[in-house]
Amino acid sequence: MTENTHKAGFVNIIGKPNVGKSTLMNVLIGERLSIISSKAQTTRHRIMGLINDEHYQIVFSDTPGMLKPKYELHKSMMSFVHMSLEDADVILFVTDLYESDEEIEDVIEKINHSGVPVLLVINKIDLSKEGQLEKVTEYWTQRIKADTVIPISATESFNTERILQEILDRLPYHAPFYDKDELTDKPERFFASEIIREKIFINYKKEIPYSTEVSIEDFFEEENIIRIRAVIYVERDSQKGIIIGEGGKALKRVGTQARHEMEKFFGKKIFLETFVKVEDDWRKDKNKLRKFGYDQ
Ligand code: GDP
Ligand code: K
Ligand code: MG
Repeated sequence: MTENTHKAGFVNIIGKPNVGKSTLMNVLIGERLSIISSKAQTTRHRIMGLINDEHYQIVFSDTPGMLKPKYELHKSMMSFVHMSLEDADVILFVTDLYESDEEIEDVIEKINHSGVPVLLVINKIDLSKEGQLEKVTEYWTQRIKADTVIPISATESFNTERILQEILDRLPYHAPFYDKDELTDKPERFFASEIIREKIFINYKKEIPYSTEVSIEDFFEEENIIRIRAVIYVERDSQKGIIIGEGGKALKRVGTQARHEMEKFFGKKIFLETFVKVEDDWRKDKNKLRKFGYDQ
């Protein structure tokens, strides 16, 4: 393997919330790295995943969905998106059959002027009605300057191999950027907190998931077990009550589901303790955001 025959580069997945970016990245990488839920903004941080082959290394970033900054949190998410345009060799712009360019015109403008090749991925075609895909393709090709259009179904792994081929065609010759044994740049603690957050998204309604943050205070890996202590931060006392639920039932359910998921993910037995703490208005406060790692 020399630098002249080995390809390596960065592929950034960008698109509105819920179009299927995380699902697609997980299909491409073949591991469940990025959490998936049907609620918007589950992916707050930028998550990287690697595909390693003898002849290439592709570094994927799954970005949070694009939004206008309503809170400090949204602003921070937007800067992940801007950052991810700067270092990309290829951009996967993902949309589904239903989204418009509303609210993301400025980001599309940036993408079109970035000089980075764009693969326009139209997802969820398993749900396509007669003539719908043609219309959607026409709509998006008028807005995004794309090298090529790839209709896919991420959940059915339909046409996703073509994405890999199109990426490889555009990847520069370069030595690997990361150790070839690595799967992701995020520490294991991060996945533990993401798994808990996913279960919170599934189990609570309305503003509750958006008002919580999870911090892994302890993560001790022993030979046969990983001991994890997690704190769920909420903004108000009333939310603490909702998270815990009657007789602690709601929190117990979250803990059990998260534990099962972690056991699958880490391939080890998990001992998980969860606590709930109130941290006033963490979303609006920059210092608190920094504490949770949203800092740039
Ligand atoms: P993200 O916000 O763009 O990362 O979207 P997610 O990957 O979290 O997916 C949002 C929702 O769309 C989830 O409920 C997925 O199961 C669903 N979804 C993703 N890909 C497909 C697809 O190809 N077909 C269908 N029918 N649903 C999909
Ligand atoms: K989502
Ligand atoms: Mg996502």
